[in-house]
Amino acid sequence: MAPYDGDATLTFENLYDYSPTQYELVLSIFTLTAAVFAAVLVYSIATAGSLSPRYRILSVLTGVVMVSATFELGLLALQWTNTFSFDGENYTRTGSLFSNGFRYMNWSIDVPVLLTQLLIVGGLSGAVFLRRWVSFVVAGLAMIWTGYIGQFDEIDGGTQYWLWGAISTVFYLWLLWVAYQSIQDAKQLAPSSVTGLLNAVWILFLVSWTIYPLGYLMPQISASANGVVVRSFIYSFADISSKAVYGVLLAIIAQKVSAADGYKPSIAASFWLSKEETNAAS
Ligand code: RET
Repeated sequence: MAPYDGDATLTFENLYDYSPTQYELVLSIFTLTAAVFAAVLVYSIATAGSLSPRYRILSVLTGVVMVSATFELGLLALQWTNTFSFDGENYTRTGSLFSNGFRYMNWSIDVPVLLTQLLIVGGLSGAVFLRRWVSFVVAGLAMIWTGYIGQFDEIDGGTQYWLWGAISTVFYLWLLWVAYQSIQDAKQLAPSSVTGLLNAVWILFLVSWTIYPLGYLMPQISASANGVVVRSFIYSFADISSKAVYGVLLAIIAQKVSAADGYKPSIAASFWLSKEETNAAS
């Protein structure tokens, strides 16, 4: 196809033709990711009763994240199939444009909710909870929306792209610092049986969230059809880790804490409590 004008093509996905394999890989990863979210939605609803009332809101919030993320990935899949069509050899652009806008809009909901979940499972309350929550929401939304502005310039990779990307990173570092402090507090407040899992939450958080900026950088790392395929894998890996695995891990922690608080349904429903935890709780 003819060379495109950067401004007129939005994101680097619109620049290339795709072999049937490349096209299929992107579509498959979108649909797999949507299916994982739908599955975790069912899991979250089904296991809500095993958390004590204080923590049950975690399951509701995981449900909120899963619904919005299932829609997002479904819409991305639809957009992908609408943007490219098979010409007998390759998949080429049909006239409409692909965009990653759905991602950024989805993050605007999911990032604040995921961070709220961290404060809840950490057992924080009162003024500390409120202070952290405000920092999280401000830093999270500022990070996403400045990145959103920057990505409009991702094809040219000019000043707008690097400057807004850098501003976004500053907000991200602030957010990470507040998350780290919250997990440290949580370790003080929670029973010692979940200290290891809280450390795991921190590692999962750090790794999965830090993958997103790699997706942002992808047009500069590999401006090619393969780069597009890699970006869809990067985002899906990050999405499944930061939303689905994280949601399940928090629910396990909350169930252990509920059991330690003596909440009977948590003890009855849990197959991962150790003998000591079960005895101590009952
Ligand atoms: C952007 C722009 C470039 C700089 C940085 C970014 C960070 C994005 C992150 C997104 C996390 C999203 C999550 C979504 C879950 O639903 C915006 C790509 C630092 C950390 C966890």
